Amino acid sequence: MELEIKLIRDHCLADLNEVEELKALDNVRIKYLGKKGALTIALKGMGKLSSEERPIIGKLANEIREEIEQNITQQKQALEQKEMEAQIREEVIDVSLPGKKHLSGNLHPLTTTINELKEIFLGMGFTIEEGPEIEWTKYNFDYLNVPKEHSARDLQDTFYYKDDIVLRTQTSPVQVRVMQERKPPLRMISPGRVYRTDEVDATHSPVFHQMEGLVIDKGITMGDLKGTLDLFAKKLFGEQTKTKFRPHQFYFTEPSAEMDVTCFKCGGVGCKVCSNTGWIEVLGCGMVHPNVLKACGIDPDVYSGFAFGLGLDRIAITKYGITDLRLLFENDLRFLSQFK
Ligand code: 2NL
Repeated sequence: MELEIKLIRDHCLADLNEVEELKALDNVRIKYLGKKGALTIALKGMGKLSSEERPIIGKLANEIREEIEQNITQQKQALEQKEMEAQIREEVIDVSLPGKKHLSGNLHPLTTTINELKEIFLGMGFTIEEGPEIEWTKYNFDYLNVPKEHSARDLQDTFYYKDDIVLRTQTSPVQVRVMQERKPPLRMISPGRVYRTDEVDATHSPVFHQMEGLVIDKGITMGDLKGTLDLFAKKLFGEQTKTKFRPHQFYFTEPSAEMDVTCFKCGGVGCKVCSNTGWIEVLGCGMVHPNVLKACGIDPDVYSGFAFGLGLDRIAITKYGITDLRLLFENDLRFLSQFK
């Protein structure tokens, strides 16, 4: 037995001598000291020894085990050191090489504009609502009191998918959905993409962006409309901004108006931005038509409300002094990177 474990030791030390990498070292450890290792198996035979022999062989076996373990530990440290040095040699960086320039992006001017408007209305307690861009005609026209024969419904103006399905021409259907699903009071805006069959030119695009707003509660008046939209104009264009409401006509509101603001560039004197009028047209608005309230399940004798709608692309190009709407949709980096 003594001879056998001494032989195992000699074999093991010889094997360790040959080891050149960590993986092989581990294999040697398993071969001799593992659960089914040579030394382990040999020691299982100790039960057959006499009581005189057992402590002597036990002591020897422990010494050998320790010797092997120590040897493995030393080898392991040496190999790790060697591998680390090799890795360091391989990963040398030439700090004199020219760097690679990182292109950093920026938000699209339209996104910046939409974010700014959202912030303003969030600050006034409005919620932001979204809805489908493909809509039922009833949501896009009927519930909004748009007459069957109205030209806006024409195939010439609107993208029809089927008789009763269109690409939404405004974001009002989102408001219709919210009114039908929830109870007043409501204060919401709905920004998003809308579609009309316009030919592309400097001021038109078949895909553009709109934001509508809606407030419904008991006792809402035209005074609330004017106060809210005047505050909005001051936050967007500056404290000194004045607003003016001109009568207008929409099917979904009565009375209706358009709101102009004093030109943020010249302050109202007249310049290129405002085509020398001193005023910039910003949005359409009005008191929600009783027919619309009824169609959306709200009793017009109990509740009233106001609504407004504005073109986001137009606001963005006016604010940034962009002269051609097409620039917003072409995604030319030479243009977009000017808004960093
Ligand atoms: C414009 C004018 C407007 C509305 C949109 C609206 C929506 C509902 C009920 C009543 Cl659900 N009105 N929206 C009202 C007035 C004007 O948009 O010039 N948009 C670009």
